[in-house]
Amino acid sequence: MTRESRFRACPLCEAICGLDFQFEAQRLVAIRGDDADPFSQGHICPKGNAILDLETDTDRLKHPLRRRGNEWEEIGWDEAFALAGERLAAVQLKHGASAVGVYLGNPNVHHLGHIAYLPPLLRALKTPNVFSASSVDQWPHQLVCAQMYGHQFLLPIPDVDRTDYFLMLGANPLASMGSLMTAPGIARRLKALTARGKLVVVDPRRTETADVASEHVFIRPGTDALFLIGVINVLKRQRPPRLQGYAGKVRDLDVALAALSAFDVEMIAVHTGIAVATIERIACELDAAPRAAVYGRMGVSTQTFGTLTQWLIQLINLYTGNLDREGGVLPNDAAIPLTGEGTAPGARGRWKSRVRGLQEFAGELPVAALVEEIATPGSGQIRALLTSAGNPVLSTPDGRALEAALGTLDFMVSVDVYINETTRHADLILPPASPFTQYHYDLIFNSFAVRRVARVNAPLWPQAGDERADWEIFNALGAAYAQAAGKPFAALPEPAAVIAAGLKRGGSGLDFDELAAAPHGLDLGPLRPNLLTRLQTASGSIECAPSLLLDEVARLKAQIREPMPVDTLRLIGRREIRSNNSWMHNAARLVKGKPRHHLLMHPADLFARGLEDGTTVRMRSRTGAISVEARASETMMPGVVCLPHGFGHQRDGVRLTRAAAVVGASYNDLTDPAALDGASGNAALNGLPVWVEAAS
Ligand SMILES: Nc1nc2c(c(=O)[nH]1)N[C@H]1C(S)=C(S)[C@@H](COP(=O)(O)OP(=O)(O)OC[C@H]3O[C@@H](n4cnc5c(=O)[nH]c(N)nc54)[C@H](O)[C@@H]3O)O[C@H]1N2
Ligand SMILES: Nc1nc2c(c(=O)[nH]1)N[C@H]1C(S)=C(S)[C@@H](COP(=O)(O)OP(=O)(O)OC[C@H]3O[C@@H](n4cnc5c(=O)[nH]c(N)nc54)[C@H](O)[C@@H]3O)O[C@H]1N2
Ligand code: SF4
Ligand SMILES: [Mo]
Repeated sequence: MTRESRFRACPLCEAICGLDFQFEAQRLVAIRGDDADPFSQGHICPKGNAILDLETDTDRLKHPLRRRGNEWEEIGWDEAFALAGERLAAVQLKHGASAVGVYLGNPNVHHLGHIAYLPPLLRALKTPNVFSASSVDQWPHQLVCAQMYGHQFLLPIPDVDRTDYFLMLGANPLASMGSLMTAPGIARRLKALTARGKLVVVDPRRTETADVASEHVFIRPGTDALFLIGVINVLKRQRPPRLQGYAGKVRDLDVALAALSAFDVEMIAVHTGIAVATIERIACELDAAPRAAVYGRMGVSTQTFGTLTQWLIQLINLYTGNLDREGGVLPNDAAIPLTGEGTAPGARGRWKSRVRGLQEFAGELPVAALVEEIATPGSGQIRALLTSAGNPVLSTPDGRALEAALGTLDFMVSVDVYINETTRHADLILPPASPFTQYHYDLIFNSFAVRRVARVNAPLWPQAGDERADWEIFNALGAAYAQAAGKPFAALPEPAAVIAAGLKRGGSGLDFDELAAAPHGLDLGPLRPNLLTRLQTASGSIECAPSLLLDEVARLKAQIREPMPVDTLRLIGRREIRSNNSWMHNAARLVKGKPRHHLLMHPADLFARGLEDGTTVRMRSRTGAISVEARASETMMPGVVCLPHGFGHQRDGVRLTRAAAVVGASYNDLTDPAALDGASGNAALNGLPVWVEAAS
């Protein structure tokens, strides 16, 4: 048999590494990092290799399945689309447009056939009840960019390859491979950085990234805003802001700074656990560094002051003159922009959630409200649900309650490749063909990349006749629904045409053929300043003091006056290189070896509770309780415990042969739908108050 080889980007994480896929007769036999990829330069991680398992997984669905009681039967595609379209339309006809809810999970952003083809379907459904994984993730980043720069995706990216000083909060790129910072081979890039300058990691756990950093600083969960206010106030004492580069396009920085001035640095030190001298030194180092970048990710977004923290990060980058500057933080002016004509700038509050009155952002409601919107009777209640590439039972707050609510729906359809904790509740599952059979252009991560890159990924082989590509599924679902609902629907053309049109709109001069002729992708150079010319605020300036953020400052002030809770542990998450949210535990290559589900606890916290290393403990929160094995770890800040999410596969009806044997409980059986970032409604998954005791 002849072995063929093709190059494509890996779709499994934000790093978009170029991989060399080797196959025989449409079966993958080997995957290597592509040394000729100018961006990833041969990098590959264990997940990239596990594509071999994912693509040959016998649990992976190939045909539409319809549930009959506890059994599943295969049905034809046309029948499946008609059924879904009719049921969704019927529910809306009877109960109104809001009665259909939608949940979109993380892999949607990794596939053009999902991300580009969902909007027409959503527009047709016209429901206010759209939810996604973004509100258990990066809403605070998007909201701050929408408020300050006028577009949720004018998102400054740390120029990791050129900066001299990198202050990183609540991110662990050595495990996550980088997020809102597409930087394949991040370990190599950070090594070069620490040789050239300094990397300071602020995290309640001494993470893998902290281990390679120049310095690690422990911080009490949820107090990053206070720490950053401390930094700003030191900078202010030092010198006026460096605003020469911003052509007068900076509004109300003085208003923002004035709001922050009333915080006492001694008080900040008490709350954060960071010494005054350390706060002052870091501020001085930031100020003195020729080029510096402050960056915060999951750990600072999924907390109660997530948006406030992201705003302060932007303000410090601006104050020090590092915003939109080489070696600082800059948006990526990608060949297909996420901004401008026809894109959603990130409006807020156009509608509210029915039960709790939470504000809409960018066309979605916070997913922390999903359970109550299904479970609370009344007009506007969700009675049918469409999920695409998502597993909210394991990924969103109070997964147990959500699971129970899913069982009460009149109809549920899932576009997914597995029968997992969520999709097992569906009436219909529509599994797309392998993404490797389709053209792909990364609409999202090219815009978050630390260099300007572009690539068109060609199919490895054609899809089989009885398969449907993701984009075909969304087009067909939209058409079937529209027909049943008596609405118009305009399907999008095939991916190659969508890519070509996007490139044309972007106006970079690149076209489809030129990119298709470059199988390793094109490197277009380092990041370059572009924020000032792309601002989409009404004033045309950077808005430093949005009222939404000033309100959050006031809320923080009120909160720190309350007594600090004693004896309550704070729970935080972690990611591990061989795991990916909830859905890769079925890959043999990833789950072999030592278990990775443990609760990490500082030895003193174990001792104080009479608990021993390695024993099973009971951990409870306001909303739930789980049993989990605890491990003593000096990497933890005392008072903070750490558990990965995405485990907890032992549930009836799940068809994941290998994952079923992976032990571990679900973090989100503990998380609290009431714990939200004040400004955005993003879930506050980190810093959750928990109690740990001996298992009875
Ligand atoms: N406690 C806690 N909770 C968290 C987090 C945390 O750190 N702590 N992290 C949060 C974050 S950042 C995120 S992004 C979310 C993720 O939340 P989700 O997106 O809801 O969860 P995933 O585990 O990514 O589930 C992906 C789903 O997509 C399916 N899938 C995989 N490939 C494809 C495909 O090509 N097409 C289709 N249609 N389906 C596919 C899988 O079978 C699975 O059902 O979890 C969030 N939840
Ligand atoms: N291997 C692997 N890679 C992944 C994923 C995966 O599941 N596995 N998921 C992907 C997804 S969907 C995303 S969004 C990205 C996320 O990418 P990252 O944000 O880089 O990843 P995390 O490991 O969640 O890092 C969050 C860090 O915040 C810390 N933290 C928790 N609370 C606080 C706090 O209050 N303050 C501070 N300063 N730190 C805090 C945690 O200890 C943790 O180290 O990773 C992506 N890459
Ligand atoms: S780092 Fe991310 S993109 Fe690269 S091989 Fe691993 S999973 Fe794929
Ligand atoms: Mo995420």
